[in-house]
Amino acid sequence: PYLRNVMAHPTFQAGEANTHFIGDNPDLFNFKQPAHDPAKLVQYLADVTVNGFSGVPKRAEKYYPETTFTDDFAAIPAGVETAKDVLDRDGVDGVKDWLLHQDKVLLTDTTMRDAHQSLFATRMRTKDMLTVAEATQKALPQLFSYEMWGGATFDVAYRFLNEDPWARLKQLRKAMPRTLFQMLFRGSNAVGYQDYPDNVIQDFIAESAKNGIDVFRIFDSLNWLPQMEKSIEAVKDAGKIAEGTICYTGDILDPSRQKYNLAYYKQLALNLQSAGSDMLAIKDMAGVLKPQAAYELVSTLKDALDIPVHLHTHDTTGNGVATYVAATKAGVDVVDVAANAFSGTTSQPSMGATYYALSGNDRQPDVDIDNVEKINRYWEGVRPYYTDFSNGVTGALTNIYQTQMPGGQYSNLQQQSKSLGLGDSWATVQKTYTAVNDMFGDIIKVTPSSKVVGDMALFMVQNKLTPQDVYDKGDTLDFPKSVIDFFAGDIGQPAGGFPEKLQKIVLKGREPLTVRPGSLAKPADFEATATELAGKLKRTPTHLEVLSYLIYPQVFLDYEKRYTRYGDVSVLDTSSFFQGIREGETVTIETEPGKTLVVKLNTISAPDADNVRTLSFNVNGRLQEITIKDVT
Ligand code: 3PY
Ligand code: ZN
Repeated sequence: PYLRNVMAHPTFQAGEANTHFIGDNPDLFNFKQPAHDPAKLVQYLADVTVNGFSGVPKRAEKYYPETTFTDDFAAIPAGVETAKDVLDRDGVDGVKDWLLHQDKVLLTDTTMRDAHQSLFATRMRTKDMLTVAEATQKALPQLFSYEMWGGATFDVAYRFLNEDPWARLKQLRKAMPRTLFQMLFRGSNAVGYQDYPDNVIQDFIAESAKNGIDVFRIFDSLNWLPQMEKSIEAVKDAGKIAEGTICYTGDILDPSRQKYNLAYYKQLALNLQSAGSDMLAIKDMAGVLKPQAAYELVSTLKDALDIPVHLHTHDTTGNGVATYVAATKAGVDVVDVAANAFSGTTSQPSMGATYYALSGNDRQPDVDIDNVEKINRYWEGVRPYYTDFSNGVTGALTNIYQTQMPGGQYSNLQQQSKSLGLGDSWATVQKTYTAVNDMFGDIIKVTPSSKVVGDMALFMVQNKLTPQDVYDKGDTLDFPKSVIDFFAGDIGQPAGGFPEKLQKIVLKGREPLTVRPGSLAKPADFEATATELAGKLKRTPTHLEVLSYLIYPQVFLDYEKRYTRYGDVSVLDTSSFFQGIREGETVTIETEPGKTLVVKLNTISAPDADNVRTLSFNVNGRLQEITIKDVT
């Protein structure tokens, strides 16, 4: 019957069907097994119950945070216009104009993207977002945008949450049709850690736009314009908002650190505007933009540019709100904040604190502070679900002014360092990180260039190498792959070029690239990839699946394997998802509106001689037994 539907479709009959046809008409190709097979969900619960979830300690008592939430917000009043309304009616130029004529500073809420990426290793589940999505739109219609996609959320959804990131985008879009959706896009690295062919970048942007993204914040981890131009073009082709980005590092106030000075940032911003950016973002990923520096930088950019300026910082050093107050006085158009419960330290500054800090200022954001508090109460309830993934940062880290380590990397590198047995050497790793940055010629550090610096620092600490050792014994050292790729020019060219001596040592005779990697890359063959993937999946993949596979081949295949075993686990409540089910406990799962699955775990046997346990369940009243090998 599927084939008959496909063949009867007018596009197919007209001979115009390509892989997009599949993406555009997913229902015709729905060969995937049913999403909600009760037996599979029970299998998931059994697996997590016996063998746990990576990073979550086993607890005798299941932990159910208080998340009762009632959406009692009134509909957006007639006459109130959201930024999304303006985009849909007047297009990109309309939004630009509208923004430049706002009296108040506007806000972007990052709670569903950067906040949990930077506090809780990107582990927030779609379910916890969807619960509050519609309410947020009603409560905060004055937001400029909601950042809810991109960055690390794409691969972490597949990798750790067993979720399809495209499904998250579509579901949130449906729940928040009048909110501008914003994503973080790593230029030629898309949502990955490597360079992708131009046609993959173009297609990813086109599909993201089609499925709901309105604002694309496009950055390059070395601030190299050629790595952003194709992305900016693709966003413009899609009729969406291209936010060209300067990543801020160094200190424009420090006369001894003038590699990245005011003139450097101004020129880069002008180049991004000439390349077609509709907005300019300042991305202060480490939280090192001091208030007075923000004042000077924003004043300079507002004078120099015709496009709105959007400021992003992390509160890692503790000065985030002060930075926003200074930037607001300098005329910044939009700033990024997170719900109070997901704000502070390595995350964005708090929405409520930013609002109050601007009391008495003409540009204080126009938001309903009672609604801000009410939405925050929901997030207060959600936060405890994720504390097992916390980076442990509890206060301001002013040493970041020296290391310049991005908020999202701090916890990651600390974890990596622990897993390599270097837990006690964390201070040394941080000092070495600074030394490596100097050896590399003082580079911009943000995904993926920050990972290169981190990998090199770990390599040196692990092998007890000083910078001098690296210069003296470099020809005998096996440098980390990311370091070799970096010096080979695979992620682009840093400002001021590579330090030649170290580049020669690392590359050991290999010729580095001096041009944009994408200019040499072979375009991806979508048709051939679709055929290859069909062979692996034993079904016809959708176009979005082909795209995900092109970007993260193994991550996607591993996800598919788990999907085959478990089905769609995004319907489980978060306590059960991370912690499984206890003996005697009942879990109620709404698999689709009006359809409920009631699962009770009767007993778990002791492990047998092969460490296998038998779990006896009641699933909607029927007995089901599952055996699982206990590998804990
Ligand atoms: C990302 O690329 O995921 C970032 O958040 C960089 O700051
Ligand atoms: Zn960030």
